[in-house]
Amino acid sequence: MRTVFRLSAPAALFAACIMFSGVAFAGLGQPSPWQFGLQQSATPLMDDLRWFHDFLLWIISGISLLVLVVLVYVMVRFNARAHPTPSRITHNTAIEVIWTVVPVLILVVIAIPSFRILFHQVNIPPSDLTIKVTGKQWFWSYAYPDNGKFEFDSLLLQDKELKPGQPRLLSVDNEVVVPVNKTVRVQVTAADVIHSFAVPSFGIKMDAVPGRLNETWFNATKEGVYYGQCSELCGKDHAFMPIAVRVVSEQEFANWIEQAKKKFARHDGGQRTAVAAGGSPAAVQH
Ligand SMILES: [Cu+2]
Repeated sequence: MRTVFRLSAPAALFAACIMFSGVAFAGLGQPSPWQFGLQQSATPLMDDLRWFHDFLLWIISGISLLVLVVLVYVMVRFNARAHPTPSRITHNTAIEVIWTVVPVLILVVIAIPSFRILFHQVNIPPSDLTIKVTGKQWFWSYAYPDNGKFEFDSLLLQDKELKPGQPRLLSVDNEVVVPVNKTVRVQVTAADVIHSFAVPSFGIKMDAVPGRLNETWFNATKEGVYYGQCSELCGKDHAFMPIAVRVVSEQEFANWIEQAKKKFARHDGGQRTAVAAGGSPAAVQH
């Protein structure tokens, strides 16, 4: 028993250190080995979410410790051997008021920043551009309605197609490209089953529901590539429809739009229908 205690103390300390220093292991835009907490933030929204997560971590750690201390105290002080004649008290108004009011106050303290963040997420600020995201079995299609009539599919890169530095199971053939420091309105829908468009470093996750147009937004403040994944179980290749968002300068974005207009021009007069692609991602490469 002693040995267990002797070993568990450093282990608990180690776990606590990792928990509270999650930043050290957290990747930006993609997960990193030994990551414990959330991914690093690339948007003001994710800054808020990370802050809220850490804030809650302190609160739940404090409550857990308090409960542990009280439990251990009761076990040691009031066991049958140490305290053979139990007291017969059944009510104590002061204690009952305290254990009702204190949790209520804790919940109020949690609710205030929680509702503030929720409002920040749902209340979309005036946007600089809109992208429309359509979830399909099992890839994503992207359109830029205010930047020309083009739409493209974004499919998982197979292992043999990966270039050095591209993460496995997250890289795609056609990345979404957006300008840095611009508010991007994301309209999310699906063509077959429910998917979910999620990019951890942006702090966004929005269900993609057939027949419904959901909206979310982000404003990426750092250039780079940010990866996400479909976050709604959507069929056998659910795990193989990653999201890759490349954040570039305004000039690079303008150049990309010009290229994209040619590369992804619709040849079907805009009558493109969402075809559920059967088979594995490899089978729908085109
Ligand atoms: Cu999906």
